[in-house]
Amino acid sequence: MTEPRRRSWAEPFKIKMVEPLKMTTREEREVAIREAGYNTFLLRSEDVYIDLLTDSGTSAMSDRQWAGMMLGDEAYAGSRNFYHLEAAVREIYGYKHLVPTHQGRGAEHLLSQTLIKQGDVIPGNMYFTTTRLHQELAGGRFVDVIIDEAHDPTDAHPFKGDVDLAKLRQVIDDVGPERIPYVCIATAVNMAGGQPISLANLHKVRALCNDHGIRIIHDATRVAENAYFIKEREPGYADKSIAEIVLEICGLTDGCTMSAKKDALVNIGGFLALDEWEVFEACRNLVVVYEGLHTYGGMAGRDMEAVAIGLQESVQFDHIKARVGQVKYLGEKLQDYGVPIVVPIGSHGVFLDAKAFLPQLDQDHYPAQALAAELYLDSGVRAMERGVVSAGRDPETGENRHPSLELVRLTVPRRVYTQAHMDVVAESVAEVWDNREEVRGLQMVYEPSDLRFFQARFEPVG
Ligand code: P61
Repeated sequence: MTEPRRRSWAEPFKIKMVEPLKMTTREEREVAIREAGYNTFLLRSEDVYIDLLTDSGTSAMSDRQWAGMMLGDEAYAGSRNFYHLEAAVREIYGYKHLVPTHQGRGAEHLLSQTLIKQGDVIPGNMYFTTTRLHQELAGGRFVDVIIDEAHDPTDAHPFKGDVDLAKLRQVIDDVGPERIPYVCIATAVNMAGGQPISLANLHKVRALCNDHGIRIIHDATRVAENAYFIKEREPGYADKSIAEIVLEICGLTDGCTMSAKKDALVNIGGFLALDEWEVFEACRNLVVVYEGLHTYGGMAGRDMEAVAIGLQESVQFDHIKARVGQVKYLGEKLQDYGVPIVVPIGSHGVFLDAKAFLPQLDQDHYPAQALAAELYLDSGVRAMERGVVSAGRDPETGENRHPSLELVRLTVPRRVYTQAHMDVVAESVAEVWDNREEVRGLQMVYEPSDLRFFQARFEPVG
């Protein structure tokens, strides 16, 4: 059957239950953001109208998933739901062994403690906050080997998640393969703006790692979204299913860490999956110390059931097309208003380029933080800073890192908001854009030591 010529990405579901939203006045929002120290993480969700802080744990579960919750086998050991999840991970990702964890960072913790030794180096296609911190806490150092294009918000390279093989080769030559416990490959690279890695590139990374006997560990948090872009953009993949592409990606890697709160459409959960028995065994030993028994790892039986079902739903083409389609819809609206965003539009959100939006602000006055606060003031839309605050300090020098990407992430939860919500978001961003010259910078008045962006507090400067 041929596809009709005119057909939009409309949602492949209808809405069965609704949650009312609270509208606030500008005066109420002024109080709320001041009390939150100009940090959107510190707002009460009650004071938020449209919540685009994150797509993590905020998706709407399907009726199938809710039905699965009723089938929770809440046994301490050997829950039926664990075996269902194990079978789903084997079928969809192809990894042999499963270690359940309460969420993604639980998996990162176990893996880092197991594989990384003091002085090790972990190359990867751009850092992620929790992933890098766990690598550092285990004594390792993350080295960015993503292509340069990923650091330029205006560069429309179709696979900005690709690894620069020359950079990776250089790291291997510099430190030696024995100092590299694994290469860390993310799909739909979050901090780059939800940008995909191509399979052509991943095949080359695999070959290079094989030459040196180095493992690849995959951050599979948004692998289905990455697979959609491969199907759309990469020669030779148009006729492959999302499930086939996901399997090919995973097959090129030795294991994964997973936050099931994203692709897998659940409110809580995660896992580590591994092909090597020895690494699996070591992580399984640690899971009982930090998370829970190896057949639940911090999740209730019902949570594992919802993940198992969500994984199946995540690779359905109609779902992923509508999910990425909605993000694209928002991004294109913003482009029509002339707002500077990261291109190409990514899979899980639209990223505002705060440097271009607020050129009057020095990066040390936190343009992305200030812009997120301003957007909240305008409409009650909550976004997230992804710039100098998120990047934190270099553990060796104690100096602030100054990433080239200073972004505000408008993250779209899956199956939650409508096209009209996206219209309101775009209108509000356009309003702030029109008044951008009035936006003032911020100074940090409280800085926690780890992952400071979650709890830091700010005040307007001058
Ligand atoms: C997010 F501001 N992401 O994007 P956990 N890998 C990847 C993630 O996106 C991810 C985790 C590992 C979140 C939540 C979050 O700096 C932040 O299940 C690619 O959250 O433990 C999480 O998975 C960790 C927001 C995390 C942040 C860290 O919104």
